[in-house]
Amino acid sequence: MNTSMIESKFLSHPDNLGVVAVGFSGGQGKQGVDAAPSALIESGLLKQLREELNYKLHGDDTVHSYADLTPATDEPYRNMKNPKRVSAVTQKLCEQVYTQAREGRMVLTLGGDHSIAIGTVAGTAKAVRERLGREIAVIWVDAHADINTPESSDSGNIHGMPVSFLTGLAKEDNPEYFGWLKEDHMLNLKKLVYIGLRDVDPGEKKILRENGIKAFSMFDIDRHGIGRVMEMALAHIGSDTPIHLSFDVDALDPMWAPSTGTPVRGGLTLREGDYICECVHETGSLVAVDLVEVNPSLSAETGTGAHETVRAGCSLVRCALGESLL
Ligand SMILES: [Mn+2]
Repeated sequence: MNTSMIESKFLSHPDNLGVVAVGFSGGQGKQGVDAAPSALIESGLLKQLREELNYKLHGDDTVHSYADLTPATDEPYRNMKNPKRVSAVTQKLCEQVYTQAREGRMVLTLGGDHSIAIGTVAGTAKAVRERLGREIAVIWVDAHADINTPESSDSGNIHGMPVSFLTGLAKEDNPEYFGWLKEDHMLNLKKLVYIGLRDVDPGEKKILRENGIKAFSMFDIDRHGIGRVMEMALAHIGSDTPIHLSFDVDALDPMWAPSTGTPVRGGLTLREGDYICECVHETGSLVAVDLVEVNPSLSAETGTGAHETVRAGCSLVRCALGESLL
């Protein structure tokens, strides 16, 4: 048994953890985010999960680079950069997550940039539909909404688009360009909740408004406090829905997590981040966790930034998987 006192509602083997380590940076332009899984593992995360939280680990002890999935040519398509490569990697990742999740295990994915959530959420959604006949909910903790369509994106970086593909807002039939996403991979827009937003593009604001998507920005956290925001977020999802938590470390203030590709000031404290994870764990509904956008190479300003960011990432994961203060 793991050390959590919370009974899992949806996992048949809640003390079994499927680990997927994704050294992938193709969804954005900066090198280094592909080194995050190794840095997290080297800092002792998997050892802590095994020895302190008593999980039985399955899956990866080595990090996938997916170099074999790099196509010979990969021209921009509908404004997306590296479209074939990101599509192929996320499709493979979807299978990996699905393989772990269909066994009734908790799944932990260590990214990688946030484009990888196309694969992780799709894999969880499919496995949960098959196992339980249910839809999943996704709690997306992030400074950014990552819901641009290829056409609304300025940068063309796919790490800003995963939610639009997962919810069907961005449609594509060609399997080389995310057309492999089928109905059973999809996320219902009503089951999506954002926490921590503070840098949302004009086109994304329009998408959020027009689709009535539930979103708690830093404004809401300042107004209500993180405790009330979590109550409201979880009430929106309901107690009968399996939850996939996709945590972008840039949701934290750069004070706590400076080593990330697109830092935005005015973010969550480390305790607020940990609290979100503790609350989600406490529901007993959690079935999968992603930790993304840790970039150990981006630490020039503070010197200790990379170490602090990795440490923060480890703390978030442990809280989501049942570590408690007392
Ligand atoms: Mn993100």
